Amino acid sequence: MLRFSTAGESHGESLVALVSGLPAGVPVDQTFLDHELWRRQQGYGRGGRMRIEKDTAHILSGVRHGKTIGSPIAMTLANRDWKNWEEILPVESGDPEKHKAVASPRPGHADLAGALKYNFPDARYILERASARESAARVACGAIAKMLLRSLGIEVASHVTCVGTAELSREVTFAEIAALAQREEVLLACVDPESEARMKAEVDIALRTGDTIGGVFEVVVHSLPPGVGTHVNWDERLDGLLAQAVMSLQAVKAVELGRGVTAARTAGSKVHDAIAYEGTGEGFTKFSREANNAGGLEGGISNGEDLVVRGYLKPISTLRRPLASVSFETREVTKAAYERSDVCVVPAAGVAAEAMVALTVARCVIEKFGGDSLHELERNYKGYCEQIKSF
Ligand code: EPS
Repeated sequence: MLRFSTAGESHGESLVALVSGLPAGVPVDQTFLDHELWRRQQGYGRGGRMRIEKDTAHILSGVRHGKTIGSPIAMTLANRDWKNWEEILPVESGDPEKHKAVASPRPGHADLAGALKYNFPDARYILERASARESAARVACGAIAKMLLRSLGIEVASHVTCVGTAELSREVTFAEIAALAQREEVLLACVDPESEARMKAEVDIALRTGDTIGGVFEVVVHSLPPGVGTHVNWDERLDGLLAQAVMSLQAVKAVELGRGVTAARTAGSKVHDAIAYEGTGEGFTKFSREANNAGGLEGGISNGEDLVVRGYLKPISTLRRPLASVSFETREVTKAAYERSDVCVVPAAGVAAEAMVALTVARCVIEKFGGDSLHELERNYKGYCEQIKSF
């Protein structure tokens, strides 16, 4: 089974990523990996920290001569900011005078619930792990999953469909979304310049007023055959796995599959995607759909259409003009703590969500097609594709 985990704190020495369960023989492209990490660092509305960091993944194990060898892949991503925190957050007991307390919890952050739960006198250690810095390690794991999917012709991409109240105003193609990954300036990762200008204006207002802003990203998986995931057990359904994977990202408060939200307010005759048998032969089967409101998922199984997963991001909870809070020490009403932060991270969250979706789909692909080597997995995959083509 494909598994991954991460370790590391925002201002610790390094992030750590561990991926296991990949077949041997998957080509690993370090340039692609680092480009994915670069993409996550970009976006209009990012804060000062991203000018300090330059994320790269240092692969320690599981890859030899440019290919996976079947054993766990361990990676480290150095935090450049560590040099400013070595004395504040040492592994050893260090000098308590140098401790930098997060003295009043930020509404919306894990600060208060975490400090209560772990019995910490302030929220420093909670912030350190709850921080979205952790998502860099997920992106490193996700890049490896994407390399496996790419070997099978399956692609994963994301774009931003909304920032604050500014929404993407037109339909877009997968090719347009995929092309965003090659942009030199990510800006707001929106394919439509007019919509992107409106999104930028929303970020500018937040920047000016000491506020923060959320939005919506959409991840699309292209060329995934029907039959990945299953309806038979609740915890094997691909829709449920995707929802959990994306919901687990920092600041995500809702996940939508296909037109899930508007479907609840629309008649069934207008929601479900009528089936025809007139495909051009280019698809996985000759069955075709007039629309993709289901977002490529029916009954927890991929149906051959593009998989569409949307994540709704709340505004970052660290505000330059902080909300009311209470001092951990005195219990008196005060302002919530403020530390340098971002104003808008919707494009970055989209990249992190691509990683989570890629890891989830790769896990189900490996479960379905098995194989200890990519060669074996590809053979099983091709055999299945032939089977459904002649269904
Ligand atoms: C974050 C606070 C900021 C963000 C950070 C998430 O970091 P710092 O406190 O060092 O300025 O930049 O995100 C990242 C470091 C990242 O790599 O995405 C927080 O408190 O959640």
